[in-house]
Amino acid sequence: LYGLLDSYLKNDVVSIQESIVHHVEFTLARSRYKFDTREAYFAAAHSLRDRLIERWNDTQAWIKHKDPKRVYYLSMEFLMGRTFLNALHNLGVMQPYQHALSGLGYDMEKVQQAERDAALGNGGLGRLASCFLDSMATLNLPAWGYGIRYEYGMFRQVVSEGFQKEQPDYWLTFGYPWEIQRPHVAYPVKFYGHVSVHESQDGRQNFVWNAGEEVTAVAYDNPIPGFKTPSTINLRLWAAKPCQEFDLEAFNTGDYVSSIIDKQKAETITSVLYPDDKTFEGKELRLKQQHFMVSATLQDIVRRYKEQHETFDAFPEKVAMQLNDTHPTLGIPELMRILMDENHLGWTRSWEITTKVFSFTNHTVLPEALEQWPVSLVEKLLPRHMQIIYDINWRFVQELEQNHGISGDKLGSMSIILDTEYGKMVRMAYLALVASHTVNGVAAIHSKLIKETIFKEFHDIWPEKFQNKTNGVTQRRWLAQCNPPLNRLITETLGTEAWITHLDLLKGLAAHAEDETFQQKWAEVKVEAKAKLASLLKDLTGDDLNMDAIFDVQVKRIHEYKRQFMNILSVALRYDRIKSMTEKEKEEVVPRVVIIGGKAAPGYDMAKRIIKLISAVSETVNNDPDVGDLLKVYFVPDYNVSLAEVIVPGSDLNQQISTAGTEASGTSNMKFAMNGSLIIGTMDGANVEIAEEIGEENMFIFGVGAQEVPALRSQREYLQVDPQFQHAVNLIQNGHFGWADYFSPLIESITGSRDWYLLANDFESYLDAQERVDQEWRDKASWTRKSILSTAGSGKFSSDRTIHEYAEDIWGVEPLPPTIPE
Ligand code: DL6
Repeated sequence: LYGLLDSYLKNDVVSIQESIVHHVEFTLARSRYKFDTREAYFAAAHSLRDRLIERWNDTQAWIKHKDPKRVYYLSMEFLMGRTFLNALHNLGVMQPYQHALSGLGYDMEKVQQAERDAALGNGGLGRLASCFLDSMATLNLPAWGYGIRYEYGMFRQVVSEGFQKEQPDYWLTFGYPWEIQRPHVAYPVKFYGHVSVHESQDGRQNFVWNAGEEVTAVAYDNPIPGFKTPSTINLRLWAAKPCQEFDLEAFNTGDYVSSIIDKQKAETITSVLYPDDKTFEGKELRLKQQHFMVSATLQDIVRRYKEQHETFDAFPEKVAMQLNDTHPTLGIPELMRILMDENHLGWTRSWEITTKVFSFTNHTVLPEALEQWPVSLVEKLLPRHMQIIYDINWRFVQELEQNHGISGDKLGSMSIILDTEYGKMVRMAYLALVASHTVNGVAAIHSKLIKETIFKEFHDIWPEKFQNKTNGVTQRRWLAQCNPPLNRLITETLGTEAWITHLDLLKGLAAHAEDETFQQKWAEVKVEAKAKLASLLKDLTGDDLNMDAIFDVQVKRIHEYKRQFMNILSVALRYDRIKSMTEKEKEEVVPRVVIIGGKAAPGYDMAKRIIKLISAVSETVNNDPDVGDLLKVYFVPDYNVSLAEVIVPGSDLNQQISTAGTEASGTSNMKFAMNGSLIIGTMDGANVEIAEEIGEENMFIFGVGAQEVPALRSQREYLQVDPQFQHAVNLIQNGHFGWADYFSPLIESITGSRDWYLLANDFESYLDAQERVDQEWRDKASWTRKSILSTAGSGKFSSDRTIHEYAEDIWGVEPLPPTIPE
């Protein structure tokens, strides 16, 4: 316990060097006289891991001793990125490690580059979960994350001749130094089989699930350090292993080898992350993953609770569980099953407990993302859970009839079980809604939309369940660590580094926004970050970038609703305009470097065509001597967290241009704003609140609002098409960038009634906004002022604020700062 305040491991340079060399020799078994940069990374990581473990152990012992209410964040994705730099920074040992490594002959920059990203997530949802862990640790919350240790994380994107190719990301090849395997923390997880009913002596029915398959879930713990606090929380990831009990009969009938191979199949459950972020794919393996994660997690949580409590009476006062989207919703019937079948509580008591512990976050209104599992599949894989879901639904429908006077079609439309022509489906969002005490959206506009659209009928009966929790990002990773020059300038200007835990303090920068000397310093910092980004692009493409150009960035998953297509259409038009200019006219052109990056889901044909189109435009533009330095276009392959850490600080302008009402929140918009990059965007997701904080006049807002979208959609075929839009489309259609036939499905998708995301409608206003960008760039002082005000106005978008709100309004969990126990 006392280690929390007085660590046993010392953090002076010599002690750190000793520990690094110790790990070179005894963990890596290399010669202490000769090790390469990657080995230096692994040894340094192990030395840092020792320090993390010390804090982790003390934090956990402290929490156990105090037994407060704990929150568990259940998520199928955690997009952690790299850990080394973050851990050094949060532990406050950056400098001594830097000196220790350089004293041994290694460059910190290179050493930290040797780390591979832990990419156990698709995009926004998974990265949000990781930001939340950082904030929970920093706020000293008694919190744990639970998820899956996929062996293959998010695929590696290779772009070959403009086409995306997916390559497996086997990120564990050389070991992952940050995890601690816990062979003794293992649980059986069951699948298939059938349920039998037994009458107990007191006349109760006992349900027994005789499973057809059993695998073991083994825990891997990942310490998550808080910033400027010894508090170190846990991310527990589960890996599937074959269970110990072998079917000896099978082994003895002679087919020894195939019996072993059969057993090994268990491990496939956690082998791969599904790379679709917005399309629900009803694959059996995915359902298995979901059940595997929640079953192991709930067994673990219940075991921990029971270690300190005799009955379940205090369970809701000790446990809060947040469902990160519907993916972990099977946790609801699983908890019911554990309480009823394994702990012999009745339905009423079990339901009372269950509905007090779960809360649920919705992350999208896109109908194609909403999970609906076929009843036949759930019944086959999880027969007991299906019975429980039916029971939950039966009681819910009764309640609707009796307490809310609902009948007829409306009952059907609210039912958890949906009857379709293909058979019955379980609507996971409805199950989550019925069993959770709270449901929240992730930005104000999104929370409003879910109440008016996808969950309207539920909001009508339970308005008090609905909340908003606007997303946030951790300023530790997304400003302090990824942008050291800006970190220093902010700290020097505010006279404190308290903003690293109290991001609201950034508003103090606004007072300096007009100050010319400060503007000069601000601009210099941006040049430094741009140089880093330019050097990244030089490595990727061999090109030297025009440093006077606007670095204009759109990085995110490729999706029609995010409208990368609209971006590239406007680039095509810009190119065409420059081509027709005289040399004199060209002198007036504001130079641009357009940078686009993001992965397409492997089965998402349109998204892959968009990547090819960006590459084709890039190929033509970048090789056209008439255009020279005035316009360049790059598609950055394999966009990931580590690349974002260079791209975000180095951008001048960032594009957040989704059709209003489609992007639930967005979180890169917050990262860019923090780093003084101006937003060109629609009034969608968190852009709306960013505009409130930063001031619309400091952004480039365009396009229709979410309220207008439904009416416009119904009039699509009759809308007048802007001639500039038509011209841009023609350029592509006429083969200006080659591949005209290949792009024709793209063109069709934005033509007339098919233009679901309203590109044609918003295009003119988008071009106007782009024109304002160019105008603004010509006035350097004004641009820099806006950039300062962007950072100054981004205080609200810290995940510390978001987590504080979750803790207070939803979880009822309080900080437990480490203090000396009396
Ligand atoms: O809440 C995190 C993130 C939002 O910022 C994005 O706007 C939203 O698109 C994303 N949602 C998903 C939903 N996936 N599913 N299901 O990734 O969440």
